[in-house]
Formats: sequence, structure tokens, C-alpha cells
Amino acid sequence: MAKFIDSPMVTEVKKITFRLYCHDWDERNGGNVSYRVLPEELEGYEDISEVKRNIPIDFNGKDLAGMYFIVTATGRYFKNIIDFPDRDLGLVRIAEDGKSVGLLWGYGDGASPTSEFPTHLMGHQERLKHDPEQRVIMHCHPTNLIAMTFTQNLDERNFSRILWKMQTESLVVFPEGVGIIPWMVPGTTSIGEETAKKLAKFRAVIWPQHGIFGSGKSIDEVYGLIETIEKAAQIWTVIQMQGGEIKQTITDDDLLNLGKVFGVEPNRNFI
Ligand code: 2HA
Ligand code: ZN
Repeated sequence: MAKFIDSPMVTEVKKITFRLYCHDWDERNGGNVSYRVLPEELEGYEDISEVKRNIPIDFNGKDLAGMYFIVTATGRYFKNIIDFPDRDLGLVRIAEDGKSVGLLWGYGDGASPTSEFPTHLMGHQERLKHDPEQRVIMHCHPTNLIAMTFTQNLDERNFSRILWKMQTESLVVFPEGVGIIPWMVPGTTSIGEETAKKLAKFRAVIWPQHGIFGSGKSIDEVYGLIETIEKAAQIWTVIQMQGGEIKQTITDDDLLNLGKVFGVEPNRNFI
């Protein structure tokens, strides 16, 4: 029988957290990931059959009862997960009453889920209403995007239009644009509620002067979404470094044509 540490799911999370770290988007203990794992994907592993510990959660996760998540641990460094996955990751199942999680694997030295876990669960719950295939929430601290939240008006239309016009790929990858919440204290129920409200309309939500919350069907999809948004922010930054004068750009008509050809519906409140 196989060990869960060797599963494709743990391997994927190990690789992606290290790649996020290499991008400089997860300094120290910055960032967190939760990955909904399907029961059938858990078959055949010898070391995940019993609950090792119950961990209370600060959110009523009743609607998610019975679901399994691989979750990064609080206070741990993305830099290290690749070497210590069974210490810095955990596999948990949401308890029937929604008030705690059962730890099935990982958190080997007594760790617990990320301080943002309630926010992740609120996010999964909201996104599942719109997409039954929703499986991943990823939070990180992309440098250029955070910088833009100091210099740009934090209006969703304004911000999304800048990102769309920085590269042809943007509109194709996030045709709904990006949501933005006000600056808030992280790890709180309030930031979870505000983020979940935005996730009703957007798959990516910007936390000003902090980072981004991305959601989607797979690790690749969410990582790709965040990479594309951050790449647009990087191009914007480089334009400013080149003097900031724009001589030509992608027009609104170009965006509409792009949407037509690629079969995506641009957010019409933004064009
Ligand atoms: O997990 O990034 O927002 C550390 C953080 C909190
Ligand atoms: Zn953060």
C-alpha cells in the first residue's frame, strides 16, 4: 500500500509552493494553499484511515462537512514544504458539525491549518455555488501587483482595465476582471466574508498592500491565473520604468474582438 506523502496531490502542492516561493511571492511564512481532494483520490493509501487529532476551526463549515483538504500549516515557510511536506502540510476532513477538522495526515510536529483557513473555507463554499469543480484556493504576495495597490485607484473597473490592457493574454485568462476589497486585517472572519462576497463574481480578489486570493478547479489553473495577473502588473511597472508614456495600447474594441475569438465574455461593466 502506498504512503500519502508519495501521492500525486502532495507532490503537486510541494512543487507549486516551491515555485511560488521562487517567484518571491511567499517570503517567510507568507501565503497559503488549500486543495480539495476527492474521496476517490484518497483510496489505497495506508496511512490516512484514522483521525489523529481534532482541530477546532473559527468558522461554521457545515456546508463543507465530510470534504477533504490538503492545507498548508500556519506559520510555516513555503520555502520548506518541498523538504518537509508531512510537517508543513496537513490532510484534514471537515467534521459533520462543521466546527472542527479531523487531521488524517501531516502537521507532524503539532502544527495546524493556516490562519487563513476560515477565509479559504468561506471561499470554497462561495465558489462551489458557481462552479461544482472548484477545488483550489491560493493566497500569495505578488510583488508588482502589491506595488500597484499603492499607486493606482482601487476601483475594480479601473484596475481590471489596466491589467487587461497590459498584455493580450489577460482578458482571455480573467474576462471577469479582478475583485478588490479594502485593506483589512488578515486571518479574521471579516476579511473572509468580504473576500467570499467578491468571489461570487471574480475568481481572483486583490487584498490591497497585501496580496491576492485566487480560486479555481486545479492547482495549475489557479497558479496560471495569479501568474497572468502578476505578469500584467509587472509589465505596468516596467512601462513606468521606461518613462510611463503610452504611445499605443489595446483598445476597448480590441478587447471585445479578443473575447469573441477566444469565446470568453468580458465583464461588460468594465468595457
Ligand atoms: O499565511 O500570508 O495572510 C500568512 C499570510 C497571511
Ligand atoms: Zn498573506
